[in-house]
Amino acid sequence: TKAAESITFLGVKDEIPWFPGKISDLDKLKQEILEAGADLSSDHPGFNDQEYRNRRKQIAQIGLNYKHGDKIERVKYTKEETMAWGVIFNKLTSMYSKHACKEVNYVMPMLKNNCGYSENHIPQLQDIHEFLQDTTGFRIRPAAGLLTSRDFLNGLAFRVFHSTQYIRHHSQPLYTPEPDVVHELMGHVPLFADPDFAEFSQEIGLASLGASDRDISRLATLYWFTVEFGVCRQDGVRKAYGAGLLSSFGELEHSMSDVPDIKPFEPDKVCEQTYPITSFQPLYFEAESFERAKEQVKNWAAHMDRPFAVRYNPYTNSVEVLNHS
Ligand code: HBI
Ligand code: FE
Repeated sequence: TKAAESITFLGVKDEIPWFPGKISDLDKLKQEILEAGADLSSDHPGFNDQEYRNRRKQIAQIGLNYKHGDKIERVKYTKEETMAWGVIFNKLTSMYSKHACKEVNYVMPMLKNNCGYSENHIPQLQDIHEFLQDTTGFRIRPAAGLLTSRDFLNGLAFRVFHSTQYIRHHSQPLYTPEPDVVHELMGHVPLFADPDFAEFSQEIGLASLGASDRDISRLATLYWFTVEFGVCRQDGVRKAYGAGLLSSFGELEHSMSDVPDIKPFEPDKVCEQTYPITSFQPLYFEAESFERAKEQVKNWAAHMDRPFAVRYNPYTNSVEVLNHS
């Protein structure tokens, strides 16, 4: 890419990891799939179900074949898959009016009207992609599983959300050890339709381009405590906006109870916070608003350990590299 070449020319290539310079460069990500992804780990509920494994692999293949600009292949979900979706859809939507932030409640009816969100239908990525293009310009790319933090965050720089397309095993509809279509479509998609949240997400993405491994890890932690498990205060009441909360009946209740610790969102502190990944979070950070959180992340990113700054060009969907020394 242009960005990567200019850096090579300056002779500092070894210090700066390659990054996509234009949106079609996302085709070059190797889709290195982590942990449960490439094959299923032994605690996965589908581990002993060969039919499930084949099905998951077949759907994941769509992500591996995908190229920028393609239409996303539609999946004909089975009755069993749609029933698993329906159980979770009903449980979650019944809790949103009370516990989800107002932006989610504003968007949900639009997702029902435009993208076929309902108890009886698993929405298709292509339909959601088209809806997001019209609201915030966000795009969806089908992904084969859990991507590395670097790849996933690099996608956000271009307003691209890598989404899995398969669904969790029907034996445990309320549990999944890896992202699946319920987590992505119930948890993440509603907020990608919100302009402030879209900007916030892209800001984290831009900060990840060419970042050191250390900074990627900090950004992944910021992402964890915001996009995945963030809470905010609206009209004096705690509300959920993190996808890990909006897609988990049990943790949504937990996060709204008196049990966890709640601290104000401050990037300097948040990015160093450790956290468990297999149990409910003992601590959540509360943001004032997405707009404020975006400014905070932007200021934080300006002090990152990176010898250049980036600017997004929305006309060409490419990244301009600034003042590298
Ligand atoms: N990969 N497919 C996919 N979906 C995600 O939501 C996702 C990911 N990889 C990493 C990730 N999320 C984050 O938890 C951070 O590590 C950035
Ligand atoms: Fe997620």
